[in-house]
Amino acid sequence: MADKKNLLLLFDRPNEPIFVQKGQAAVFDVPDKFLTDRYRSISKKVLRDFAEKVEERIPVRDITIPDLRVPMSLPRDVQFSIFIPAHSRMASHLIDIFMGASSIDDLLSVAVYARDRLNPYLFNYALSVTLLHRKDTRGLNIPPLVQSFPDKFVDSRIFRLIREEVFVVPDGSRRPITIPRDCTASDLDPEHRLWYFREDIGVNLHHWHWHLVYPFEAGGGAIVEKDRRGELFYYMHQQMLARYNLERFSNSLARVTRFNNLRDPIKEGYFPKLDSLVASRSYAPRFKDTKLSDVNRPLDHVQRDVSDLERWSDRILNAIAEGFVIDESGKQVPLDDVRGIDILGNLIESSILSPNRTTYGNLHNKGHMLIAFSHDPDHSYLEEVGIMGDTATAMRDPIFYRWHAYMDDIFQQHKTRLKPYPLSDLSYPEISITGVQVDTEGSQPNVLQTFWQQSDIDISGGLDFLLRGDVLVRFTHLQHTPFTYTININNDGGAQRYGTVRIFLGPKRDETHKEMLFKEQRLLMVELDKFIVPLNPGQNTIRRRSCESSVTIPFEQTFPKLDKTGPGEGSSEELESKFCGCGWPDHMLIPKGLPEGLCCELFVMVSDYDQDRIDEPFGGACKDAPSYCGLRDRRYPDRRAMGYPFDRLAGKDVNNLAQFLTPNMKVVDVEVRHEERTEQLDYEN
Ligand code: CUO
Repeated sequence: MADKKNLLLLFDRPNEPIFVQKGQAAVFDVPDKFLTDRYRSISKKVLRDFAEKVEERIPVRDITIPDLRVPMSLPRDVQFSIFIPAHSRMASHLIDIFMGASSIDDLLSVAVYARDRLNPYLFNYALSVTLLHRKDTRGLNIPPLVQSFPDKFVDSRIFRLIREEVFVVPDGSRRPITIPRDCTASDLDPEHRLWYFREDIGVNLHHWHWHLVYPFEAGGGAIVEKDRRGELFYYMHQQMLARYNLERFSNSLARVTRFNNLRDPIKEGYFPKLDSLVASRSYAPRFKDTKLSDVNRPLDHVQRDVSDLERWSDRILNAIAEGFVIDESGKQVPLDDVRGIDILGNLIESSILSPNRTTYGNLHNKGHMLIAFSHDPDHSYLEEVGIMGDTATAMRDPIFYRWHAYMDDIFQQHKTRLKPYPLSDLSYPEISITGVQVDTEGSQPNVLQTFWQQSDIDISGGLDFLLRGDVLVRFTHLQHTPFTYTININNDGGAQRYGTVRIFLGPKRDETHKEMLFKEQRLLMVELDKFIVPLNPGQNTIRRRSCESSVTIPFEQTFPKLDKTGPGEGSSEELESKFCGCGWPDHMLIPKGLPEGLCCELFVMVSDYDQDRIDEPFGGACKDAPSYCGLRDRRYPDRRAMGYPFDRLAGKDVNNLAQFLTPNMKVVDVEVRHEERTEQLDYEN
């Protein structure tokens, strides 16, 4: 049987034909009839020229290839978008074929055949979703998209510099090419202060990966239907928004405003400065004060009116007010405390699990699409879908957050209808937190530190038709000094208990420097970590490092090194013990501070694990970041509502966080101090 790692070579240099070198020195032995007409007669000659460098030949079995006409109908140079229904159907079709292959060998054969005949980005999407969902490809880490499609992540100006470096300087002596920081706008646009968040490569990779794990329709029921996926859609995006708002506070900007009146001009412009390598075109900008228009683009099979979205949102808001939705058969489905948010997540996104797409439509996805076509709604100028049409690029655009603030507001309409948690749901009898402290090396207690860092990533796997060898790009990103939480918990009961420690960070003051009310602060609480601890009778001292967070994955996992050795054997335990690539990037765990310190509140709670636990052993194939990503092939590892205890309003007597606290909770003030220095990572030649 073929080594499943060979499948990863199909992501390498997506526009280069299948029969040329892949990875360091591997080639696929492609059956003649799999080659495209253009190359059938010359592939042997090309291979002969390269023959002495080949270290590995990967056999490809000649099998009967399923009908690929549907996905092949998308031209290779069109910008694929999962938000365009025709594209999504093609992706579904292809995923079905890939998922249906009866073995790794067959999957490799079909994928090898398909690769040169399909739109490269559609191919990448479908193969990525497949590898994340087939049982026999468990443990395979798909390469981060920036290694196959760097054009979606970095300023297009660097590609000329890269060509020069690669053409002139031999491999081994090349220097990293620095991606200019802070280059999509000037300070005349206040929104530009958030460039380091919106345009962070790791943040965008997280969002891309999350949507691969949780497609809304591609691949059909078996792939879409996951435990609480609608609720996780709400929660993961709510958290990204809370994080963004915290960053806004530290940049003297007010909270993001909802884009809820779809007839308003969008006051934020955005000029992406990205060139699509697939379409060989620049991504279209959106000028400020652009209005949404009805979209009618027959070539894309897209016709959608702004009024459709307005109608859907009215119906959804009505359903929330009434406390139930009507399913396709006319039955009432209650939006109750436990299932309501999950139903709404699937309804609003919407996924194919929506109880009724006919009535409630497809609000969030079509919003992305209308915004992504707002520069050329009727295709007059032959422009393609904009960056809001791709989960890998959407977070770069300020409108992403305004659109999601609107979506979140709809979710919160439901959440605010739920009864506040009774004391019995918040407290943990006989358990109390007596102390909380965070320690950062070289700082006073309860001070966190942020600064800039420059890191290098190898993007050579995405540089088609260039000489081989390493090509490093150096980018600037936010970073924080690692820190440790020390939490003292008293167990006054006589027996050992277990607790779930839940740690959140929130702003202490609002944008006008007033202390925050609970009802507002709860929406800005950012989850930093969640973990289970044993609690022995008496005092317990718990130490936890920031890098262990349940929301993040380490830098090396967001940006794994390209495999220099080519596909190797790798024991299955070794593969299975790895992370699978979904998670908020560790370097963005903490919001950027202020030189004088950004005042925040650190909230720590320990809840009763007996009420939190799901009846399933903890663990799984991937050590991802379960808080935002769930666990592969497992139920979400916490029975509580996502965001608990901040997902609901508090009782009438609670105006601020201090009044919300029970003995099993504690709040300490922390300051985030930012130093305007850039740490340069050493680059080894
Ligand atoms: Cu993640 Cu709007 O859902 O992009």
